[in-house]
Amino acid sequence: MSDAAPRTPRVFSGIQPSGNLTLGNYLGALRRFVESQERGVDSVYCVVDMHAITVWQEPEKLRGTIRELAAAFIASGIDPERSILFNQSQVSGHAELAWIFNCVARIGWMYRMTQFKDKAGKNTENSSLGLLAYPSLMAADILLYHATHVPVGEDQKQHIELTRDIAAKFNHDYGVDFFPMPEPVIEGTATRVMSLRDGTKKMSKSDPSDQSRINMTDDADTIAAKIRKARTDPEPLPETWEGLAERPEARNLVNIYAALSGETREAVMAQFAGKAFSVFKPALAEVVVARLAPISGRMRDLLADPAEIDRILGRGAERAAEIADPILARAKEIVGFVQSR
Ligand code: ATP
Ligand code: LTN
Repeated sequence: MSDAAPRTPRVFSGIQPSGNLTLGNYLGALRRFVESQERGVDSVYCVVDMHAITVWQEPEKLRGTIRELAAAFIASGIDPERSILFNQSQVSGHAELAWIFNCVARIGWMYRMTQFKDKAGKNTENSSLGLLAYPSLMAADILLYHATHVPVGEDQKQHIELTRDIAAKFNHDYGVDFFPMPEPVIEGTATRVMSLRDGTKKMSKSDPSDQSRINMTDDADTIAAKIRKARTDPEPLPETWEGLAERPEARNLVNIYAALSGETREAVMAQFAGKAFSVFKPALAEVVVARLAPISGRMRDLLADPAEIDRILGRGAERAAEIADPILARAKEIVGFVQSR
C-alpha cells in the first residue's frame, strides 16, 4: 500500500437498516447504485448497522431489518457477485479507522452537522456520543476502500464534504497523500423525494406518519390510497415545470412520475397539462406500483431464506475485508502504531 492514493474509480455507499425503506431510498439511492453497477464500476455497498445503533434499536428487530435491507439491495438489482454487498459490523476496519478519524476530526465539525441537529433535537446532551461522532464513522466507511465516488441523496452532501475535510486533515497532519478526496454523486430527477404530507420535508423512513411515505413493501392498494390522499392544491397541472415553482407538493408528485417513467419533467408536464389531480394521481399510482411490486415480491422470496442472505453478507464481508485490510494496515503504520502480529 503506497502513500500515493490509487485514484482508480471505486463507488461506495451505505444505507442504514432502520426499517421502512421508502420510495425516497429507492429513487435517491438503490436505483442509482444499480446504475453504477451496470456501468461496470467497482462498487461496494454496505448495510450500515453500526450507524443504525446511534439511536436505540431493539436487537431482534435490528437483525430483521439488516436482512430486509440486504434483500432490498438484491431485489432492486444489486448482484452480490458483481458488486460487494455486506453489513458494516462484519468488517472491523470500519470501527478501527473511525477511531483514528475521531482523533483527526474536531468536535466543532460534528456539532455543525444538520443531521445531528435534526436527530438530537433539543436534547443534545442526552443523545448518544455515537450520534455526534457518526460522520467520522461515515468517513471511515468511504475511505477504508479508497472510494472515489459516493452516490447519495441530497441530504448526505454535508457528510461527504466532512469526509473530504477529514481525508485532507489526515493527509496534511501526517504529511502523506494517502486518502483520496471522494466526490458526492448527487444526480438524477429524484435526489430529494419529499413527504406526501408536506412538500417541504424530505420523505423519511423515520417520519412518525406512515401516510407521509411510500414504503418499498407497501402493497398496490396501500400505495394507491396514500397517493390519493397525498396533499396537493386545488389547481390543475400547469403546462410547464416552471409553473410548479410555488407548488412543492405538486412538484414532488410530478418529479416522482418523471423519475419512475424515465421521461423528462417537461414531457410529463406536456402529457398532463390542464389535467386535475384526480386524473394524475391514479396514473402516478400505476407507475409506482409497476416499479415497486416486482421488487417487493422478490424481497419476500429472498426473506423466506434468511440463511442464504446471511451467507451472501458473510461472503461480501470477506471480499470487502480483502480491500480494507491493507488500507487499514497502512493507515495504522502512518499513525505510528506498532504491528507485530
Ligand atoms: P431517515 O429518513 O430516517 O433520516 P434516511 O432514509 O435518510 O433515514 P438512509 O436510509 O441511511 O437514511 O439513507 C439511505 C440513502 O437514501 C441516502 O443516500 C439518502 O440520501 C437517500 N435518501 C433517503 N431519503 C431520501 C429521499 N427522500 N429522497 C432521496 N434520497 C433519499
Ligand atoms: N449517513 C448515511 C448512511 C451512510 C453512508 C455511508 C452513505 C453511512 N455510511 C457511507 C454513503 C457512504 C445516511 O444517513 N443516509
